[in-house]
Amino acid sequence: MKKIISALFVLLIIIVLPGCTSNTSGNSSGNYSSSCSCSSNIYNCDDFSSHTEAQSCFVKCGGTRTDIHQLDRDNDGSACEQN
Ligand SMILES: [Ca+2]
Ligand SMILES: [Ca+2]
Repeated sequence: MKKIISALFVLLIIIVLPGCTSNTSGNSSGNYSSSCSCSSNIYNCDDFSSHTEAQSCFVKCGGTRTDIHQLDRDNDGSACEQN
């Protein structure tokens, strides 16, 4: 009888745990990069609140190959490093 209870307990953990972890990771990521548009040169370094935001938009829009927003003028792969 104890074996059945412990087996059910393990089963419960296996079912419940993935649900808990997916809940916590759902709303933590994707703020600026999701709204970053690569259609034309519409952003400058001043439009980003941090280097991380500028960098993620820069990478999303093709990095040094395109740099449509001209966020990396010295072409070293790091956008808006002066900020
Ligand atoms: Ca620009
Ligand atoms: Ca740079």
